[in-house]
This record gives sequence, C-alpha cells and structure tokens, in this order.
Amino acid sequence: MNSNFIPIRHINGSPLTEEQQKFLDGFFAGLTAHGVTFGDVEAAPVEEKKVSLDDLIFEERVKRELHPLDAYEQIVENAVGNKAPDKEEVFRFKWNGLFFLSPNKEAFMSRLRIPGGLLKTFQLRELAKIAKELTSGYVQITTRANLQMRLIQPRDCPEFLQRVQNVGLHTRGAGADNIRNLTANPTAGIDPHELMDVMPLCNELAHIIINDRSFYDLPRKFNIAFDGGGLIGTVEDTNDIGAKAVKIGDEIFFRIALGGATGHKAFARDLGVLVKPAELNKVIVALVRVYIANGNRGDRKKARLKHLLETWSLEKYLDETEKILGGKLQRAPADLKVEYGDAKLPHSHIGIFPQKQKGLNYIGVAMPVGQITPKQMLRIAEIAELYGSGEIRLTVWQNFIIPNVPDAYVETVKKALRKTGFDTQQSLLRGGLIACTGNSFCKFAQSNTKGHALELADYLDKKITLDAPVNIHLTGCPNSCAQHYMGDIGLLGTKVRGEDGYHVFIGGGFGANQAVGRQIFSGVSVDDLKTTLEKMLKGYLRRRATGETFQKFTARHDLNTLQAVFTNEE
Ligand code: SRM
Ligand code: SF4
Repeated sequence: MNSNFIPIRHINGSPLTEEQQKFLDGFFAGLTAHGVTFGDVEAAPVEEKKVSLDDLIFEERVKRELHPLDAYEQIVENAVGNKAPDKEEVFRFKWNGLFFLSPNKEAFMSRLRIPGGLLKTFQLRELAKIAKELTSGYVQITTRANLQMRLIQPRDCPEFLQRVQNVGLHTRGAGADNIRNLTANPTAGIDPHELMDVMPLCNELAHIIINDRSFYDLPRKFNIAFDGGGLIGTVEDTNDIGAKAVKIGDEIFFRIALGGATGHKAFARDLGVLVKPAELNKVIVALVRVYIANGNRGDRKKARLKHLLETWSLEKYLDETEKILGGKLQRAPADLKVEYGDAKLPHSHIGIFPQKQKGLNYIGVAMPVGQITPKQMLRIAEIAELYGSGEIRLTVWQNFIIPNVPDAYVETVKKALRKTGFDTQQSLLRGGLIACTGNSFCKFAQSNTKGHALELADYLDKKITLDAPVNIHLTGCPNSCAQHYMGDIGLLGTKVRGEDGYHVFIGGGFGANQAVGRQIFSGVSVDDLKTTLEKMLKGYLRRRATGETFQKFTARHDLNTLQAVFTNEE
C-alpha cells in the first residue's frame, strides 16, 4: 500500500514519525488485503435486537406498545364518556398516578409525588379543594410521606391531574415500574441533630427524574431515600437505594445501601463506598441505570433490585456502576470510624421540638393511621400560614409536622390543632401505629387494617400504659405496604374461618435495630387480637429487664418461651 493513501498524516499536530508511518502502512495494507476500507473500520451500527412483542410478559408488552406517559390522550378520551379503563389502560394509567380500584370500587385512586413530603400551604389548600370537589373526600398520608386521594371518576381525571400540576405538584411515576416518591427526613434543614440538610438533594433528584424519560421504564417499582441524620429517620435501609449521611472528621459523606424491600425480608446492604454530597445524585443515577439495563423483565416476582443482587455480587454491581460513571468511587475502609448523627426517635415524633434555628420549633402532629379530611387540610394550611412558615412536612409514619413555629405561638398552635381534631400528644403505643390502606379500597387486603388499628389503639390505651415506644404495623397482605416485618409488632392480614384476622410477628426493627420480625402466632381472629396484644404487652412489661425495649426483650428469647410469656402460661 502506498503511504500517500494513509488517511492519518498527523498525530496531535505532529507529522508521523518513520516508525509510525511503517506501522500504519502495514495496518492499512492488511485491511486492503481483506477487502476492508478505512470507513469500514468504524464500529458497525449496533443492531437492535428485535424482540417480538408476543414474546414479552404482559407489562413489558403494554409498555412497548405505547409508552404509558403517552397515554394521557386516552385518559382525556375516556373522560368524555366517563369510560372505565381496559386492562392495558389500568396498567398504563399508573404512570399518571391513577390506580383503578376495580373490583373493590369502580373509580380511581390517585397517588401524588411530594419529594421529601414537603408541601407548601397554597398546595395543601388546593389539594383540599380538589379532594372536596373531585373525590370522595378520603385523603390519606402514605408510608412514603405522600398523599393519596380516591374515588375519582374517569370523567374527572383530566381536571384532577391539571389542577394538581397547576400547583407545582404531579403524579407521574407514582405507581408501577417507576421510581416512587423520594423520601427525606421531614425535619431536614431544621433538626439540630442532623448532619446535613438533604432536601436540596432530594429535590434535585426529583427534577432529574421528571426530565428524563428513561427513568419511566424500570423493570419494577423502585424506592430511593435520603437520610441526613437527625431525630426522624426515613427508614432508608428499607429502600432499593438508601443514601445515609455520615461524618468523617469534619467532612460529610454519604454511604449508600442497596436492595431493601422488607416485604421480601430484605434490608438494603452497604455498597462499601463513600460519596461526597455533590456527587451523590450522579452516583444514584448511575446505580439506577445499571438496574434499568440488567433487572429481570421476564418475571415480575424476581424483578426488584434485591433479586438482581441475589445473582450479582455487590462488587459486580459497583463495577457496572463505575463503568457508567467513568471512574472509581472512594472505598470505605472496613474499620472506618464514622459519626451517624443519629439521635433517632424509635418511631414517630409527636410533640414540640426545638429547631436548630433559635426560637423556632417544629410540631409533630398525630394523625390516626394517616387519615385526613379536606376540611382539616384547609385548617392546617391556615395554621401553618398564620403561625409557621407556610409549609408542612409529611412523614413515612403517616403523620405530619408543622415547622418554623416561634416559641410564642406554640401553645396557640396546639390549641388550634386540638380544635381541628389533632393532638400533639399521644400514647407511646399510638405514636408508632401504622396501617396500610386495607380492604375498604385495596383488592389485595384480607382485613380492614386501618379500622382494626384504631380499635386496637382504643382498647390497648385503656388497658396499658407504656413507658417505652412499641411500634405496631398492620399490613393487609404480604405485599407489606406498612412493612409488618420491621414493626416491634407486625400484623399481617389473613382470613380466619372466613373472617378478618392476622398473623402476628414480633421483634422487627430498622436502622441501628435492623431486624426482620419473627412470626409468633398465626391466624388470630380480630375478636381475639385485642386480648392477644394486651397479654403480649403485659408479658413484656412483667418480664423485661430494666430499660429493655420490646425488641431487645423478644430478641433474647426463643419463640416457645415468648409464646408462654405472651399467653400467661409460663
Ligand atoms: Fe404498596 C401495591 C398501597 C407503600 C409494597 N400498594 C400497592 C397497591 C397499589 C395495590 C395494587 O396494586 O392495587 C396499594 C394501593 C391500595 C390503595 O388503594 O391505596 C398499595 N403502598 C400502598 C400505600 C398507600 C400504603 C399506605 O397505606 O401507606 C403506600 C404508598 C406509598 C407511596 O406513596 O408511594 C405503599 N408498598 C409500599 C411499601 C413501603 C415503601 O414503598 O416504602 C411497600 C413495601 C416495600 C417495598 O420495597 O416494596 C409496598 N405495594 C407493595 C407491593 C409489593 C412489591 C414487591 O416487590 O413485592 C405491591 C404489589 C406490586 O407492586 O405488585 C404494592
Ligand atoms: Fe393493599 Fe396489601 Fe398494600 Fe395493604 S399491603 S395496601 S392490602 S397491597
């Protein structure tokens, strides 16, 4: 080959040396001998693997036939005739946060997205009006510090969505194969115990997600939580990605844990890296992209990140993430001493707490199992505006707090809340009571979780006074939306001789007390449940060591001993 035809004549602006020229002569002569030209040396276009839609499982097929975010027109069209969605639309409309509740109810539930659970009062006010005018008026705070409203007719869906968006909120990606509502400490930025205010990071990621369509086609649901330390946690270790601030010397880093899904008895596992706050969202995005590319799309039961991590080691996952990032992340030495900023309350945080801003307080308000009426929402908006800073924050404990209340207004706020039907004081038992939606609306529910939770609390409050918190989580089915495996006492709905009942678990916990609850009783009817729990709590109070928590007490006994203690048959 004549070197005049070598297509490269300079490298970095310098003419080729004799040696370089000889090498290229040989290289291109070889190509010519094989009938290949320089143009052919470019990477061959990636041939897209053609998969027939018929080969896909239902959910993947529905997503490929029409991207669910492009189904909005159908929502509008269905509204015209107040038409119920067909099977495909039921799945697709979840991308707009609309869940059709058939066969329980022939109407939609809508789940919002409220990053970090932070709501401004003008938003709360409009949501209250929307709830009153377009829904049955049933509003609930969810276990992801979020709101759900329900019994929306197809004809009202477009107006519902428009009005939610008009106040700067949205519902996109609230259900199905998406990154769900991002959670952060509800006291971020105001808690004297926190290491870092994570709300800006949470908001930044929320906007990255909104603006990138590739985050709306995951293999399955996906949870992300930010924890900056402080009194009220985010149970970040129950999320697919939990980012937790730590202090090393004077510097703040994040540790990242992967693969939490407590319904599958899995807590997130530490990835072994330290990430600077400014890098955190870039790393989270890369972690999510690895899941998007490699999660199981053929079997919904094995599709969560936790399942990928059963076939991949954490090292492999990290390796794939670093390929996307184009560099190595800082490793956390095994013997690293870190400060966690954990002055965590074991459960909710009802009452008055001083903020890091001198003279200001946040007020934790008790909401029985997360239910609230539009009228109460309007009044809370008014209180937060008059005496706070015009915002409220929802918690994963199905409660809310009003931040930034000056010392002088605390008593007034307490009184105003009481008049509205809310307390700022409650028993230690009620403070840690969480219940999923239950059978009034959820087709999976075996029991009326919220109703039974309230009955239980009323009964037990009369019989027992606890001096240490005991969390009780009621879940209507194994999906575990109220995370029964991480409660001190977990109640899992079931049918007992055709009637509502529960399996009873004990000893679950999260964070520093991380543990999966153990089943102690099965098939307890609702009638027997109150006395069962009464005996359990009395047995604990009778037999515990000084200062011992319920979880620690149960952890040091085997199930047989505990059954004897809890049934008074020792
Ligand atoms: Fe959940 C499905 C309610 C948090 C695990 N969940 C459902 C559905 C949509 C049932 C359905 O598919 O028709 C429920 C809607 C009932 C209704 O009408 O309200 C429902 N989940 C809820 C809420 C409202 C419970 C509550 O009362 O607070 C929570 C809404 C959170 C939010 O605002 O985004 C809720 N669900 C959770 C959690 C906790 C969490 O995410 O932090 C979990 C367990 C943790 C986890 O990692 O999965 C959870 N929900 C499930 C599952 C099981 C997923 C799995 O991988 O096994 C399903 C069923 C599914 O996805 O197929 C499910
Ligand atoms: Fe419905 Fe089951 Fe979730 Fe309760 S745990 S809301 S019953 S899916």
